[in-house]
Amino acid sequence: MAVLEILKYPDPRLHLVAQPVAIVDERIRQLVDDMAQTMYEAPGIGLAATQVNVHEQVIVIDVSDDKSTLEVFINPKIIALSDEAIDHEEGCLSVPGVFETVERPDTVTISALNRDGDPYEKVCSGILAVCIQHEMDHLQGKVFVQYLSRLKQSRIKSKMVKLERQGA
Ligand code: GNR
Ligand code: NI
Repeated sequence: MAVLEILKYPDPRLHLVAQPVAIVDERIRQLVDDMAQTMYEAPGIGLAATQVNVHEQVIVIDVSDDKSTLEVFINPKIIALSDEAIDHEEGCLSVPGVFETVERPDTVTISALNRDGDPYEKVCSGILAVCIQHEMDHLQGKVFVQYLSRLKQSRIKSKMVKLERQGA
């Protein structure tokens, strides 16, 4: 296993669109394991392959309190969305130190493949719903700050560029 480097906003590679995984083979399982280690080490509750500069549709999430429940979503698709929305404060390992409220549907039903390549469906609500939508946005090249005003986005961009120059 390996801890991978996480791309930092405004890196243009965060805006690449991830391709579907054709076969869940050893290479993908290795990627899943490395992404899980990277997420736990950060620490974060989710990670999309885009953030480690792999542009394939792979997501790992663990929203459990004791970090015991790794969830793997390969080629995820939203098959249902609730009309109800929730506001939740979000953060992102690619935008360290920035926390802003985003409104999203509060329940989403996802179909995906697990680490063995088997299909499954899951109804996600609460923080898991927030997280899976945040991660699926990453796979589409979208970072959560893109939901904010252009003024906030440009302030965040300047702050990140400054931090990068300081070697943070
Ligand atoms: O660790 C993370 N926490 C978080 C909190 C609220 C909403 C979304 C997230 S995901 C984030 C890790 C990350 O950047 N995943 O892409
Ligand atoms: Ni993120």
